[in-house]
Amino acid sequence: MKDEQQVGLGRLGPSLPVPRDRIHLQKSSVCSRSYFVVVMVFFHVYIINVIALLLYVHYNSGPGEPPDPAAGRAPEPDPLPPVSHAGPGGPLYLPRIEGIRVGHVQKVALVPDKVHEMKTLSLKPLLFEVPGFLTEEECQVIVQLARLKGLTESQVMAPEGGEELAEELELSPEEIFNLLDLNQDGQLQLQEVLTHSRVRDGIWLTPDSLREIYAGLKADPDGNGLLSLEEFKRLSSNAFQRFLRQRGVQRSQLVRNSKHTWLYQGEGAHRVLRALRERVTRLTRLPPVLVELSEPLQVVRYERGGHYHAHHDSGPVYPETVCHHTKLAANASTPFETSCRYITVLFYLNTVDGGGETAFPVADNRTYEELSLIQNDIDLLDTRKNCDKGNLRVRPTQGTAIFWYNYLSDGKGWVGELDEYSLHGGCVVTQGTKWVANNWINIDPDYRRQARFQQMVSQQEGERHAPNRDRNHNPDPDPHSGMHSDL
Ligand SMILES: [Ca+2]
Ligand SMILES: [Ca+2]
Repeated sequence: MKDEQQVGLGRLGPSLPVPRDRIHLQKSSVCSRSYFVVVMVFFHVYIINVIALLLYVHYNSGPGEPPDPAAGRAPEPDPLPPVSHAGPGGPLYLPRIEGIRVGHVQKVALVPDKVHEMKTLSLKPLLFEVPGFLTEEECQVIVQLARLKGLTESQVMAPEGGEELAEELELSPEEIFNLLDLNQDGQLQLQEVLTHSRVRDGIWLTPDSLREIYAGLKADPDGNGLLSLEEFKRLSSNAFQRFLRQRGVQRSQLVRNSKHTWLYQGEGAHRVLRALRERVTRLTRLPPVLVELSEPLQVVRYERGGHYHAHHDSGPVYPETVCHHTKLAANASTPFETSCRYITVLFYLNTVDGGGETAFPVADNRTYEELSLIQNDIDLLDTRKNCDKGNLRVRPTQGTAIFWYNYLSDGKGWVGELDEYSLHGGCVVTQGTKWVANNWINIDPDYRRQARFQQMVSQQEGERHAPNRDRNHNPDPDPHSGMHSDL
C-alpha cells in the first residue's frame, strides 16, 4: 500500500495526462481498488465534516450574519435560555461569561423579540456593555418610581467615627503606622496616608489638602513632607478629618456627591422592575435564586457637579470577612463586613449632557499597585480632577447597561479573590443631571455560608408561606449603603 501510494503520488504531477492513471489502475486492480475505497471514504468524511461545520456556524451566529472566528471558542447562548437551573437547595455553579478579547461582540437573547449585542470593554475587570438594554420608556418609569419614593443623600455631610475599625481591632499607633507604611521605609509618604483615608466614606483628601492639614496641625515639624513614627504618634486617631470638618466641608469635597433610593423588585413590584430583574438573570446567566436574593435596585441621581471617586463595590475577602447578606447564616461576629457584590450591573437611565462618565482607571493595566495610583500629585482615583487620565471611560447613554465581575473565579466554579482592577468611579457631571441604577448580585465567597443562607430563606418561606419573600428578607435595604459601596 505504501509503495502504491508513492507511485500514485508521483503520478499527480500536472504534466502527466489522466489516461495514464487509468491504465496503471487497471494493471494492479486489487491494490488500486482498495486505494480508491480509502480515498472515497476520506472524501466523504471530509464532505460530512464541512457540512457539519457550516451548519454549526449557521446556527450559532444567527441568520444573515458572518461567522464569527471566535464562535468555536465561545458558544453563543441558546435563544432565550431557560431561567432556572438550580433551586435554593440544589448545587450551585456560577457560569462566567467569556470576554474573548476587548471589542469582541456577542449576541445575547434577553427579551423575546430582540437580539442584543454585548461588547467586551475590558478583560481586567471582565467588563461588558449592552446598548439598548432598557427602552426609553423603561428608563423613564424607573426615574419616576425613584422620584415618587424620594431620594436621600448618598453620603452624610460630616461623617463621624471614621476610625472605629482601628479601635475595634485594638491596634496600637505603632501597629497602625506599620499597616499604613506600605513600602516599609519607616516613613509615611503622602500616598500612603491618602490610600488609607479612602477605606471608609469621609472627606476626600487630596495631596494639596493633606499638605494644608500638616501645616495646620503642625504634624510635620521637620517639614520633609513625610510622617515619621514619632510625628504620627503625636496625632489623634481622626485628626485629619476633624481638622477638615472644623474648617467647613462642601459636598464636592466628599467621597461621593449624589442622592439615591432603593426600589424593591420582587413579586408585587412594578412590572418594569420585575422585567428588569428577569433580564439581569438572563444577562448574567446566574442561577435565578442568587439574583432574587440580592439587593433591591438602587437608583442614583447626580446633579451638575456630582461625582463618586473611584472605589471597589465590594471589600477584599479575609478569612474573617462576613457578607452583609449572609451575616445571620455566618453566626460569627467580626469587624470585617462587606457587601459581597459578585457582579455590578449599571444602567444609564438618561444620556448626560456633559461629563458623568463611568471611569475604570486601571482597566486592563498590566499591574495593579495601590501606591502607583497616586503619582506626582496625580491621583487616578480622583474623578473630579483626573478622569481623563485613567485607562477606560464609558459615556452614559440612555438604555445602555454595563456590567462587570468584582471578583475573580476561584477556578472551581465559585467566587475567588476580589478583582482589584474593578476599581471604578463616576466622573463629575459638568452639564445636566445624571440618572443611573445599579443591580448588585450578592454572593458569599464562602460557598457553604451561601448555601446555608439560601436554606434559611427557603425554610422561612415555607413557614410563612408568604408570596412577598423579598420584603420579608430585606425589611430595610439601607444597611447596604453603609460601606463605600454604592455608585
Ligand atoms: Ca512609607
Ligand atoms: Ca516629617
